Amino acid sequence: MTSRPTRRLTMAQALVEFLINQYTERDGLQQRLFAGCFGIFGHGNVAGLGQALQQYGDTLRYYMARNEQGMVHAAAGYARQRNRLSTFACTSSIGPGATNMVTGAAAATINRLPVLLLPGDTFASRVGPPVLQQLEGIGSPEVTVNDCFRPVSRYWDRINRPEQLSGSLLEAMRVLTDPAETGAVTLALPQDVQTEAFDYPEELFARRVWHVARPLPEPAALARAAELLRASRRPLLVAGGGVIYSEATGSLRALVEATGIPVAETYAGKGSLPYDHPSCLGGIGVSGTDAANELAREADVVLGVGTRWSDFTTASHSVFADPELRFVNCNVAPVDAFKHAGVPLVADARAGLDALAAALVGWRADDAWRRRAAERGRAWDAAVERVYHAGHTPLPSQAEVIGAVNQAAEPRDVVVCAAGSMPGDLHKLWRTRDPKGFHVEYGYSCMGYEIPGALGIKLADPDREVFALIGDASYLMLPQELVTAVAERVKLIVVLVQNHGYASIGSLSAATGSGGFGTRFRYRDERGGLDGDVLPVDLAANAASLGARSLTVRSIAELADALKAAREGDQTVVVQIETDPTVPVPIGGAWWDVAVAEVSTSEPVRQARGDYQRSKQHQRHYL
Ligand SMILES: Cc1ncc(C[n+]2csc(CCOP(=O)(O)OP(=O)(O)O)c2C)c(N)n1
Ligand SMILES: [Mg+2]
Repeated sequence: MTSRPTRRLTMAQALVEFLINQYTERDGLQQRLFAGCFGIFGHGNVAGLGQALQQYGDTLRYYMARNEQGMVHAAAGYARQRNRLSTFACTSSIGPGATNMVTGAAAATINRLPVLLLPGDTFASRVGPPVLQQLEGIGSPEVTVNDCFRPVSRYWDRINRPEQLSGSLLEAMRVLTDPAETGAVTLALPQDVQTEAFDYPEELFARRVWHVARPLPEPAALARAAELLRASRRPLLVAGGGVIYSEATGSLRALVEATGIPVAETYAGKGSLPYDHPSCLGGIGVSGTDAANELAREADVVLGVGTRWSDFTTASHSVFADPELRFVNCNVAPVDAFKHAGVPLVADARAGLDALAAALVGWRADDAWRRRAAERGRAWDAAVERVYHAGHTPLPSQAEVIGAVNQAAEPRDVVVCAAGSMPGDLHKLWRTRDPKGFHVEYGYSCMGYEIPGALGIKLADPDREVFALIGDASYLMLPQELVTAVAERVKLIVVLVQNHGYASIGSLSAATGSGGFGTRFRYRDERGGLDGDVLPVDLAANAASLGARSLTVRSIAELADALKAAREGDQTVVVQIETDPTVPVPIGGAWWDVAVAEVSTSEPVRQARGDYQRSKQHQRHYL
């Protein structure tokens, strides 16, 4: 028997060399699975992975980040822009560097985006504990802070011996590249093991291609779905992120044009059709358009494609009102395909849409239903036009800011957002003209995603301008990756909407009877109240201090000029504009289930509870 060739490498070196050689393939196109590695070094990774990343610096580019949560968001933003076929690894030290990544991991997993997390971990040898930043006294030396990643990772392992690496890496890659399972994958790396040498089999480092499948629907399931749709008079298609990730927008359009089914969009699915397509109703649900929500109320069969049916999409299970309503769910993930007691069509979105188009040949949705969808879509766009140009004084509305950014953006440019009042307004009002033009992280709606997410998008797609729309509070949480953007010469255009606080939660607090308590950024007044004078905070100055070009504009006209200049320049720019948070978007929307106190000393809370109970009666359980 001949012995297999081996190479003596440290565990960290073997890991990096392996990552360099991983590729994905779909539809005949191959790309590297890892575009690079983000990191922040500390004693838990500097001498292990840090050494390896330096050694392999020519083949796996290292990007120094400024905040570990931010770098995971950047990796997720990159992965989403690349339709999950390519991503980044993220390395952190042990302790706080590691746990800073937990929020990013949750955001990636909930949004079904692949990211590989490599937190350093405490000594596997257990000689000399406690080391700096080690958790102790919780009943088992086996548990470290990195166990926090378990519930937010789709695959988790701790590499306690160098020879454990190979098997774990193969499983990690399988999960990352499986569209039904993907999310954060965490390999915790004890700092001593990272540096230990081992004779790794040479074949571990061979070029390896992970074929990203397009599973076909089972014929019997397809027949059941087609039968239901053919019997429908008022069908509605709800397009989710799966349509975009699977590059199924052409197939969706073909199905819709052949059958006349109107289309409503989730946050991740917005852009499935261009906003002015006659079948496009825009966003659905809590932050949906009148057009989509009106048709949803009457729909008799709802075909969900690539959606996980979040409560925002379904208006907390209240937007679909036909008592006989049935769902058909085309989804690559069985967990989503089986939701709402739907007819499951477990399949890749593109394969499923193509199969449905073939199975529905000759059938068309009711003519009047189709015409109504087109009319309601046009009426909605006229309403958008009005709010884009409402001319509020002395301060503009947020909707006018959206209008100015939409007009400054070319069709292929990308808008990024994640939390606050902006995502809902964008869902309603943004005119999307390209499938990759709308990037709102609303699975986790994580404040702070905007700037690092934009960095990841721009790295993934440098030919597009990336506009990050960000609230003042979201900016305060995670502006640090502006420094990384400046250092990497990655150009972002950030529009910072200053409304002095958590305006979205202020509205929610008011709607639930608490009047905006604890949501305004103000001095504490003399009597201890929270609503004193506005603070002397200047976030444009903060952005400038981080190396961005920055300015404050006072009107929509000035904003338009600043955006034009930013587009033409090659530097990262932050444009701050103050808006009036009391101007609501006067159109669209639906109920959202936010529980209100059942007993209270406050009359507004008691009233809000009454409203809540009345709305709750319309909530449905699809069984
Ligand atoms: C990390 C995180 N913490 C808290 C929340 C809850 N939350 C959602 S929106 C919001 C306020 C956001 O304020 P800002 O970014 O200024 O946007 P605005 O609501 O003013 O439009 C808060 C606190 C969240 N989504 N993410
Ligand atoms: Mg705000």
